[in-house]
Amino acid sequence: MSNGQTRFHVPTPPYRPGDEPDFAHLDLQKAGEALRPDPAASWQETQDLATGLVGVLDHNHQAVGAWNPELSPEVLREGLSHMVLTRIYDERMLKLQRQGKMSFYMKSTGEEAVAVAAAMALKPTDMVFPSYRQQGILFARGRNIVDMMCHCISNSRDNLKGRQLPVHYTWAEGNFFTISGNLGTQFPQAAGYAMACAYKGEDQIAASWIGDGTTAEGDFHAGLTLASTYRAPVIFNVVNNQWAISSNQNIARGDAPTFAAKGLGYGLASIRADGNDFLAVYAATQWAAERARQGKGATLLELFTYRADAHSTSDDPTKYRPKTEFDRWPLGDPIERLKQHLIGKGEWDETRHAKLEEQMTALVVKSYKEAESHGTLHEGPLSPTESIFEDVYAKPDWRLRRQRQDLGV
Ligand SMILES: Cc1ncc(C[n+]2csc(CCOP(=O)(O)OP(=O)(O)O)c2C)c(N)n1
Repeated sequence: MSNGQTRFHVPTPPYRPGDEPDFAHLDLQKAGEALRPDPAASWQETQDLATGLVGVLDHNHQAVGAWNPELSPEVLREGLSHMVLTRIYDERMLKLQRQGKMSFYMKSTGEEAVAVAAAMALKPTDMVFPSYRQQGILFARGRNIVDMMCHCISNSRDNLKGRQLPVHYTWAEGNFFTISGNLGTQFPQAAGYAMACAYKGEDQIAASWIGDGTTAEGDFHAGLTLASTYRAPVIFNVVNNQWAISSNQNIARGDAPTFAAKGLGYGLASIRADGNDFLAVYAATQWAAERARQGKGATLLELFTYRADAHSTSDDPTKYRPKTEFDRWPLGDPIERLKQHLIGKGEWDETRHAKLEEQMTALVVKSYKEAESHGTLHEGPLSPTESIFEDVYAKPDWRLRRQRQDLGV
């Protein structure tokens, strides 16, 4: 630093607590403006899509442009219902964690469309490799809520037998791959799974989700390399919710224009879409799924969204970002936007919406009561103690048997 100039750069968040956030500088491509190439297009034809923004719902909540997936009102209402349930479930689980009824929780507030719309655009047989913030997939695929809660309570009906932190769901029957706490491992796994499907001549594809922060992991790059080389039928979703705990997305993105743009360097079709626009997420996923099924390879989708709440129950975002940031976020709230779209079409109204919220709240309350009948965190029953020695290997070896004897169970 002989001349007083720094020769390296540490990105800082655009706003700190107390600042007035203003996202005017974002210069987002308007809904309906992005071109929609054929799903069999070359990756080069997606270059503008990787730096633009695929959007369908405009500022009047009308569906516009070539990406409009033209979904029926029934499908739109189903999507709305899954998103409302996801949000109500999250709210309730947060409260229960605060009451000490479960050890930990992570909400997906503001990101419900990313999970729900994608799950609805895929086939139920497609394998999903989610991160811990895609619980909406489970609702869209119809998982039993009591089972989800029993896992979070870690009680006797937890299908993970109390071995995992809450929200690390696994559901083989629903083609929902076991969530791992180690960030990013699911990208190469999804690519490998997709390659196996292709190798066996199956129509099934894979889809995976990671956060913006996780793209800094080596596994992000390993997954993209594998998929590019072998044209694996996989969809890589980067959920850019602006934050990785307290690190702004510019730490992982660096000077790259967008996360989607990183896919181009691997020769992958790459698209940035409005993650708070149910129709845009649905349409982009549908495009990428069609491409994968046609044998044209993987797609990197960046879903541009905002993490509206804390990272987890162990986090306090007021320490590192302004309280008003989500209110100023220009892409709004995914539930509100789909709701207004349906109202605009004459297919929904405030009374029906209030009733839906009531029904979902009643379902969540009832499910929690039932879940507690299978045991509470403090009073049990929990999984049997000896189960901690099971499933380490397919068959317990002598060390595990010895340890179990030592514990006397
Ligand atoms: C390999 C690894 N490093 C660090 C962590 C700790 N950790 C858990 S979540 C998280 C932030 C992830 O942020 P992002 O990928 O943006 O996803 P988001 O939480 O915003 O959905 C970190 C650093 C971890 N679980 N695994």
